[in-house]
Amino acid sequence: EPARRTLERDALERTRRRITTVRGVTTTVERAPSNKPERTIYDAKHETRLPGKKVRDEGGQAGRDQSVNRAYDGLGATFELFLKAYGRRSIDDSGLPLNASVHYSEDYNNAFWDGEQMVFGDGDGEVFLDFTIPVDVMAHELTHGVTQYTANLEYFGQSGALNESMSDVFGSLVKQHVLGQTAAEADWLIGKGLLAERVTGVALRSMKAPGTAYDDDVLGKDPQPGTMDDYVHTSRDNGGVHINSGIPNHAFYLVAKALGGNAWERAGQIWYDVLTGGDLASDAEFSDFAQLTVAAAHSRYGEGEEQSAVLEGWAAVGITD
Ligand code: ASN
Ligand code: ZN
Repeated sequence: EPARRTLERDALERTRRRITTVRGVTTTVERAPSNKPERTIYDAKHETRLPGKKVRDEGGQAGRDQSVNRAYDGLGATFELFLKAYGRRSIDDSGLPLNASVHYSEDYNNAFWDGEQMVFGDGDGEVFLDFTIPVDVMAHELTHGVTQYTANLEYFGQSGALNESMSDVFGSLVKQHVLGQTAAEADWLIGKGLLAERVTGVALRSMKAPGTAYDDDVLGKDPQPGTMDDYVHTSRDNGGVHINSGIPNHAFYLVAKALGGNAWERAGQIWYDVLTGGDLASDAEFSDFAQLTVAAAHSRYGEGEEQSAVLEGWAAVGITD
């Protein structure tokens, strides 16, 4: 067993139990799984050593650094959607503390989940702004943690694109939940507000219209396909994980749009059931995932509009079995 796994498990144990030793006698008290997040925000101070300096704890007041405040609130909003909509208690469903570092590196044009925490760059101000600006980007990174603790989708090819798509789906749902938007009202953009002024584009990705988020001299044209006919075969980006995610992203959009109302309710529930249900293999392809969503729609809602919407959504992006 790799050392990191053991460390992760020990850290997990500490969050689940309170261990006290009095006069040489150790007692372990099980903690009730909490309905509150346990957030800590760190300032990496433009270096790459993680996590950096602790600057805000759970319950601590907002300060002057808006990146810190946005990260704290973004983690809170994500925790809240997973709890309120799906009854999930944090990344591991056992109250795992949420840690994030802001001001990572210099002019850093990305954000990521490193297997243990979220990390946000400031952007270089030329192409990208601060990655804590869009709540869906923060939720995207946290969802990588949820995926790691559940289906653990391999970050390559179609399973990697599904991994990316899970992060976009729940990222978008967190944004819609924060804004109180229905599927019809939502913009279905990922990373709106992140592109610097001179970049010709609106966001990083569009679930509604993959391939249309930007068309720019520096960034090039948004390469995302919305159907299997345009699937991109490439060895770059782990087999195009951020590109081909457009296909399952668009399928989710179509299902949510067809069902109407709040997308996190029925469409989100079906996707969540598959991600966490235990039947999704870590090397699943799009068609495996699609089949499981049809089955999940049926077991939760019977032979109704939910199952039909799911079947039609996948068919429209060219995935049938
Ligand atoms: N921002 C990217 C993501 O979360 C970082 C990466 O390429 N893994 O997908
Ligand atoms: Zn991602």
